[in-house]
Amino acid sequence: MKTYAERAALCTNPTAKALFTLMEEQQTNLCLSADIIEKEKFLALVDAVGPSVCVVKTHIDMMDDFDTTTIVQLQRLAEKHAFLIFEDRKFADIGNTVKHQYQNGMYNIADWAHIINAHALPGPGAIEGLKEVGLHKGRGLLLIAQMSPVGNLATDGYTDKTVQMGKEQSDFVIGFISNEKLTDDERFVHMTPGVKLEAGADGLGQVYKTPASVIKDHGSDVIIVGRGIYEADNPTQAAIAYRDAGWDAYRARLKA
Ligand code: 5BU
Repeated sequence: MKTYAERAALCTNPTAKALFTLMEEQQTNLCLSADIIEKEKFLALVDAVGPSVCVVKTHIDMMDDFDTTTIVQLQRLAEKHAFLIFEDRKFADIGNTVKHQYQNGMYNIADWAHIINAHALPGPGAIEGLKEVGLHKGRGLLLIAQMSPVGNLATDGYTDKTVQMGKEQSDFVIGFISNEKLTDDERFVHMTPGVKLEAGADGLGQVYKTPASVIKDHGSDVIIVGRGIYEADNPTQAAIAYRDAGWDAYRARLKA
């Protein structure tokens, strides 16, 4: 298999290229899921953990005290620590609607999120709608081909059709949210949520896999970690532990 750097060279989408490049340069395949509802705590966490991550994932609509400065401050941290911003918006409507949800409203996601994601459920028109807004800005889309919680419906034929849909719009679709590697086309990045240093569950359906299982055994590229980091006694140290576990698993996969 190819290194992240070799895969960067294959990519034409600028966000995919930037992602693989910074993963290689900073030796990290860790994405922080910064699911914090207070702005100052959110920014403090991102600043503390920023040096260990390649991507910070947001749910901007869960923040109680969001204001326009939130994004400016997040962008400053993204420059300071050199990470990409991924808004986990999970668009799931028709093309004309998702286009406006992406561009307009109070969050103007297209202006600041390098990466967004979408369900494949509404079909290719939704991807086209998002692409009308994001492609010329150099943004990238992850399609949700699989989900982490128990009993979810993104399985088998749904997953296969999602991958096919992504391949058909590979100028904008940079990869997949999945539990495993789904295609040998190495331009696509696979990002996996539901990761903790110890496997388990959260009581609301979430299922946790370990970094080694996700990256080495199942061939994914990026581990997405939320509570494993921000609920730790020392989130900075926890992020370093996840970063090391993710990177060791990647190096072991390269050797295998
Ligand atoms: P956790 O605290 O590490 O369990 O958070 C996982 C994050 O990933 C959280 O923001 C979810 O919304 C997100 N997620 C997920 O857990 N599973 C999925 O299948 C998808 C997203 Br898609």
